[in-house]
Amino acid sequence: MSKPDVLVFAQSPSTAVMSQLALQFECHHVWQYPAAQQSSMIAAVAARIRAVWTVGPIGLDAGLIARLPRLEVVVVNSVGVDKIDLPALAARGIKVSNTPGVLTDDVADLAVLLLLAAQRRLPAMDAYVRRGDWATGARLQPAHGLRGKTAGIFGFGRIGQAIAARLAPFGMEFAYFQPRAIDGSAVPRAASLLELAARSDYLILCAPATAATRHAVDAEVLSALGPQGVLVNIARGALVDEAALVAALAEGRLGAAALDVFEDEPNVPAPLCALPNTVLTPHIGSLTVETRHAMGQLTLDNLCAHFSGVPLLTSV
Ligand code: 8YV
Repeated sequence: MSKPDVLVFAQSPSTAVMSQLALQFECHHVWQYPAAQQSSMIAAVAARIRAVWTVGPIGLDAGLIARLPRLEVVVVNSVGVDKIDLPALAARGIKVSNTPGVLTDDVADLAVLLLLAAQRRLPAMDAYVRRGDWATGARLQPAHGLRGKTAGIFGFGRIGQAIAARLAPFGMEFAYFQPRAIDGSAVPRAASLLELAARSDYLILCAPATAATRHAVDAEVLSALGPQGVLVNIARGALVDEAALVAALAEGRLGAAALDVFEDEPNVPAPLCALPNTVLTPHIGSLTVETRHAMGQLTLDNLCAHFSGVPLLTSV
């Protein structure tokens, strides 16, 4: 029997996952082609494609969905599905899976790392030593500590709660905001994102990107966080008005920002790179050997489930 044809938009770094995928499916690897050739490559196989394998940052738009007449399932090797046109897929009864849970620990770890790095000014301290400033006795300003500070968490799902659990031993207080209150949570819910920012020393973004959260972190929220405040974003760049963020950092209305995600990845605004009070990483929250293997395996298991006629394991 012939293997189902799958359009693969991104490689998993797990060689075990990639070899299982090749064994069980007829793979058409879009990522192996230069951007200018991808459309004609897709056109050549579109009529045969029954599944798409993609990742959050690449997504899948309505135009491409319309070019795939036999599409049955889309497996997303990410938890965030904001760039997947879910209504267009639902309209044709096409199933969708993602990878919740398996990346929670590593993404939460990165949030803690970013917060500590920004608050204790790790990049500046590292540069100080490398430049030889220590040896010449150049003046050093003390940083502020974490004990007794409040972390406001925007989006208090799996990842947000995992971050709070990691930060609790640092002697911190917590509050969260999201539209739906969490029954029985010991962490208080703020009435709005603005109120959360006003009562917090640190604002940690863990919410999904939706029409409602786009640019939710605007000039007003950043000013409410304040001149000593630190913004941490491990969710999606779209949550933040980046122009307002640059202005707040440059004018001293916000203390620092530690960002793993950006509005137009992989393009990071030059002012964010030039500012001394930023810590920047290239969307690496889930980028560990273990997690990328687990994500890839779950994505593959969803694909296999569909073609074995059983329900998807982690259906969106
Ligand atoms: C990226 C993420 O998707 O899962 C998500 O939503 O943002 C990350 O894990 C990763 O770059 C996928 O390759």
